Amino acid sequence: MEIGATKVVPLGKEYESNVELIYSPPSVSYVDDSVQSKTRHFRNRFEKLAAIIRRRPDFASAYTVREILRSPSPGPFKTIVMVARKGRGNFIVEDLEEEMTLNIPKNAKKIVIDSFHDLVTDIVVGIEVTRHRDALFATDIILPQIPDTPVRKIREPISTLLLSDLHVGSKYFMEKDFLRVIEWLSKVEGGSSISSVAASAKYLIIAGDVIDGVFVYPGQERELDIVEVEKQYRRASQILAKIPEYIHVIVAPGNHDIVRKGLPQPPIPTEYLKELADERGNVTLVGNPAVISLHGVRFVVYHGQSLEDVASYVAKVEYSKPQVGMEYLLSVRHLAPIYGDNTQIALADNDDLVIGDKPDVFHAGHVHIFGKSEYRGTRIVNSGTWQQQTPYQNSLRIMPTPGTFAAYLMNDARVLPLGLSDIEYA
Ligand code: D5M
Ligand code: FE
Ligand code: ZN
Repeated sequence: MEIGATKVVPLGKEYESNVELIYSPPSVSYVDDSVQSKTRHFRNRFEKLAAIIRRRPDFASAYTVREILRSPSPGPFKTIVMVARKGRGNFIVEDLEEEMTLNIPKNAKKIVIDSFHDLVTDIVVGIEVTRHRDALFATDIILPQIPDTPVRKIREPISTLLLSDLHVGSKYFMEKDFLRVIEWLSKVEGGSSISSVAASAKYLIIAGDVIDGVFVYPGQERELDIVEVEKQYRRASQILAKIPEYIHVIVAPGNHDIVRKGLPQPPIPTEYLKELADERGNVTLVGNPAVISLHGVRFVVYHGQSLEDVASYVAKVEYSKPQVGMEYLLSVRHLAPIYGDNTQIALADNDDLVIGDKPDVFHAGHVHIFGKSEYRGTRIVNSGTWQQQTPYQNSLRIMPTPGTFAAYLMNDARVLPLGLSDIEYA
């Protein structure tokens, strides 16, 4: 699509930015891992997700676990529960009062068996329970799921660039290549660009891991170019400050950034990216996750820490296809459903990781592998990385796709994957 045009108008410059921050985690720390905090947190998760499932007419007046256990009837009963533990052909579920063991029928429909395989602990599901002799069977399993509705399109022919995982400070940060992306954008202002995509850029989102940080993984000091966090952010600021000013830059943190590791992570404090904010303005620092409306188009921006857990616990999710893991998160309506494994969660009274209103665009990173898909109307993008494979990742057999990003064309709701070869001649 780049070929043929001679000169393009910087469309991104013609439109005012229209950013509304719908959700960004508060900066105050509320980490406390007492039993009471955990109980309040999970009650809130249960209530929020149960409310979503209850919107379905067949679950509007679901039974409680206690009611089912005390009823002499064979059912079937509809109930809303959290998955507590999973066995081979059975699982234990609970609601706010009580728990029960459910079996998967020997002759279960394929869809029930598939749903059973999709269950992980701490997700909330709707279940049809049938009693046979003295045992209870799950005869249907329903995930909270996002509605299948069309994506929101806008009239303005502008785009949002989706990037993540720069890892400034790492020896493996591809600084030269990353600067070429900025050059690609800058040529528009200079009037020499032939790229209509670059010209349409109005927003640029970074979904975490701006810097490589320090003491993030064993032996990291050997893989660093810049060994102080402040200096890593200063370098990142200098680089990002070169982005044309009419492009609104939105930055979220990841597990390598300076903020606390537990989700939700507050925004990177402005003082670390002061030069970026001072030199070019048009910068919004958000937390992880964040929900942002750009011209009314709803973006969920999330670093993606839980994609590792999802890949190890959900059979159908492969590490190399992060978009499938992201689809899974949408289907369970939670950004980090598995508690107590790789993903750290800060236990607040409110579980802000529940996916409320369905996003138009779901943007994540973290796994350093590009992936995209469309799922029930939502455009899913995992934007890859700007860090070459590190020796540490090599030892873990993680095969990244460095030098990738995407443009989201807001007027036709299309995700355009981009890489170095797309910007080379532009
Ligand atoms: O994540 C970069 C990649 O490395 C991503 O695929 C996750 C993986 N990773 C990161 N930390 C770990 C640990 N502790 N164990 C296994 N795999 C890991 P990044 O967040 O950029 O380091
Ligand atoms: Fe990363
Ligand atoms: Zn990460």
